[in-house]
Amino acid sequence: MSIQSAVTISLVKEAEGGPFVFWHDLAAACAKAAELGYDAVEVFAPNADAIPVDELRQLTQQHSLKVAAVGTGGGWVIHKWHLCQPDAGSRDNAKNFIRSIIDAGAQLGAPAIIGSMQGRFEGAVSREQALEYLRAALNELGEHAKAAGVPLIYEPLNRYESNLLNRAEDTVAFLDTLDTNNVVILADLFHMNIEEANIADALRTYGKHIGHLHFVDSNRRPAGCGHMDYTAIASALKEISYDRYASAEAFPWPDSDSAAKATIDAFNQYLA
Ligand code: LER
Ligand code: MN
Repeated sequence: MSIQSAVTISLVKEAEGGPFVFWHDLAAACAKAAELGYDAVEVFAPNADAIPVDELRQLTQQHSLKVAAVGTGGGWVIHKWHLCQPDAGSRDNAKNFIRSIIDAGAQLGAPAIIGSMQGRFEGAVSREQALEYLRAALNELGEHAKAAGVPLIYEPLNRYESNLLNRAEDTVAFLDTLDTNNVVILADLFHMNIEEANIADALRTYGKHIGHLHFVDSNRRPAGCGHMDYTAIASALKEISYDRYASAEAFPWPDSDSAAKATIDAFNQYLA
């Protein structure tokens, strides 16, 4: 098995301006992704009901694509829910929101990603308390995903988006405290470029824990449009036998089609 390519499609109006390659038009995005030779698409929808499971199944079959993953960040972007809020009601809203996206994604064989929905510690919630909330939620949702036949993907973010776990070393130590074995890591090269001393070494630290990769450049432009050292990254991924998706989560710079083309070119150069 080798690394497979994927490209993001956002269906979330409130996320406009964010780092997603294709926007709003699933059919056009799937056609373009297939034309460029991508293996899969990653879909970011406002909520579980807005994931058009039947349409996606039909489109991906038609174009011989897979669904690599589904995002859950809509719960944060639209409702400001997250897993570390002080009141149990808001944490439950966040968990229910994620659970329903796990279920929708599982119908397409796609795992859900917990990125922005992990939240942060602030105010009355201490760091220790927040990590306890996160641990409990990942245990519960990880087992829920296991029953649905998919892993659960946890994405460490950079310090400007979360103050929970920003680096590989801390994340791996935290993972070791989970009861579930169904949580894998999303290594987003943009976040890692901000936080890690050496991205290739951090990928080695994650090792077998990595289940998904956001393939993007240092400035969050498409791979190849910044100063990321992809040669070093590619050797680290080879060393750890990484064989899941490298998914283009980047700004549609200078436009969606060019961003998708730049990423697949870099993918073919370094990771294929
Ligand atoms: C989502 O995958 C991500 O990387 C976060 O920064 C939210 O945009
Ligand atoms: Mn990401």
